[in-house]
Amino acid sequence: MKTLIPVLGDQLSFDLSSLDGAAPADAVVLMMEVADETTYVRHHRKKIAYILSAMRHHAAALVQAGWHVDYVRLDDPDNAGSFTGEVARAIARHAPDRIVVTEAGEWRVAAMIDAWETLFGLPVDIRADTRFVASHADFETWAATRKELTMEWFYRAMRARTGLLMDGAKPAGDRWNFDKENRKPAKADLLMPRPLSFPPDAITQEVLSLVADRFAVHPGSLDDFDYAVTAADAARQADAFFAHALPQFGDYEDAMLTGERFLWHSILSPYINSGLLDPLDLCRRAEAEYRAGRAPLNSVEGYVRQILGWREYMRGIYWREGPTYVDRNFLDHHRPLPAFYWTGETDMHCLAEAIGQTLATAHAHHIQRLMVTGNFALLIGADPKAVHEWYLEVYVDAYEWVELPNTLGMSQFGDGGLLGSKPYISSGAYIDRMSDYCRRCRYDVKQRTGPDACPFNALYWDFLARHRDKLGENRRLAMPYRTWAKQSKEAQAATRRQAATFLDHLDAGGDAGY
Ligand code: FAD
Ligand code: DLZ
Ligand code: SF4
Repeated sequence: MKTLIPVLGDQLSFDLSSLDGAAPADAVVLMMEVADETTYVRHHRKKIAYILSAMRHHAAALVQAGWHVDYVRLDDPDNAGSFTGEVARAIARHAPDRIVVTEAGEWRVAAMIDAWETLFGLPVDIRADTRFVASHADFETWAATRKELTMEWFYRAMRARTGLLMDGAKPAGDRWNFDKENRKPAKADLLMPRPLSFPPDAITQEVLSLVADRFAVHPGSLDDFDYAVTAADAARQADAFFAHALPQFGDYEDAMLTGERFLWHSILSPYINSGLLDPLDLCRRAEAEYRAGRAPLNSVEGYVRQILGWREYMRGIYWREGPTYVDRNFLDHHRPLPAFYWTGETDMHCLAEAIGQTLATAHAHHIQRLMVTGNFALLIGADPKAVHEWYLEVYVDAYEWVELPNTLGMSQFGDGGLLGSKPYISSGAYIDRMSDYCRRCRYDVKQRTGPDACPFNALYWDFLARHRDKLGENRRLAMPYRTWAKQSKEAQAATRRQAATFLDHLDAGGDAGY
């Protein structure tokens, strides 16, 4: 029986469920570079280059392992432009008896695949993506037992199930979560580890030219492309992380520093999400570092929680909430994102740093995403769908199943608190505590009103005042609401005027300022 096995751009793993049990002699692996996928949002050009180059390298590795790979390039003159169009052409070329495919990572593509059986009159075996620890059924079973879908409880269930960082029935170190220890600010440090750099080989160079030609209107720079594009190089980056950065990963997880793009983060998310690295394997390696006494528990637990907890949980929420999750807008926010999200040109140094780095590298670390660009977008009342599209565009690791719940849910409170008990908002004080940004900014983080006041300050209080009807009863916001209530009417009015002037200026196309 001849089998056609379409392998999508985020399925670049040898242990893919669709390849399981297939005999290479009776199978054709189909890989497709298609316009639909490269343009469904205006992806950062480095993101497109990363995915296409990783796909081409993976195809070569599959051939080397004995698979017959039919690879359709973006510049093939007959390219049909979509997965469905290319599967139709491949059926004409290979006359398969059936299609076997690993389930897609998002609703849009899942709907396409669901239509294939009827469209092509062939049996289509859609297999679960076994690269995740929790299946859809596992998540549903867990969710069915809970009143609130709190990540922490899901994470503990995953720890118990996998045995990761468990001493029998107890969590290692007698605590499940060391987050409180992971909030240290960082100082500039010449000995800070740097991720490895992988200069483009001939395949990547060809892809870079293709992307430069075809995607001139997409955001982001192609300069200094140095992502790993093979499983072997991604594994080298993982080795470097475990050897040099993991021990301090926990301490500085929330820190931000001017000019320091990576700090002690792993920079492995693009490789995990496209399939070059296995997430559970990384968690086990982190645990081995702890057990061998080479990395402290606050770092290792923090790292494992991000992958086994947050990553798995986000996926569970994405599929549970359905294709209309993207339309939720609990706070009724409609402001467009300011133009400087595509240029980085603003006097607000924290935003200039986070956005500038994003446009240059297609990466920013978690606190930059959550507490700088996300926080600002939420405080100004940006449309959560527009914010979601920006994050999906600009990050090399962005696929909807993980990006959407992080952005619309965690960062923008668009779902009204399904996965966060309060909105992630802060005034400038938080950014000042966790970074050196404010010291280099033209604004004064200590001021709330006046021409030099940090815009985050007035916006923060204005946000709370504006949303009192929806958030006033939130227990976790009781303290800031009490603080606001204690201010004089004049002070409140001045704060709100300051915010209004700032927002008017923003709406008029100003980058910031009053
Ligand atoms: P590290 O800090 O080294 O963390 C280790 C690993 O944990 C990461 O490689 C990643 O696989 C996982 N992880 C950490 N936090 C999360 C999280 N919140 N959700 C899921 N996995 C997590 N991550 C993505 O992979 N794709 C996205 O599109 C994405 N969009 C985001 C949007 C917003 C608004 C926010 C606040 C966060 C988003 N994240 C996303 C989560 C996180 O910012 C990135 O996973 C992280 O910055 C990747 O860099 P790293 O590999 O150095 O991570
Ligand atoms: C993100 C992306 C891009 C930019 N290009 C391709 C492509 O040309 N071919 C491909 O197979 N996949 C690509 N991808 C990743 C897909 O969008 C991703 O695999 C689907 O969203 C799965 O749900
Ligand atoms: Fe950002 Fe305000 Fe600090 Fe400037 S002062 S870096 S705008 S938080």
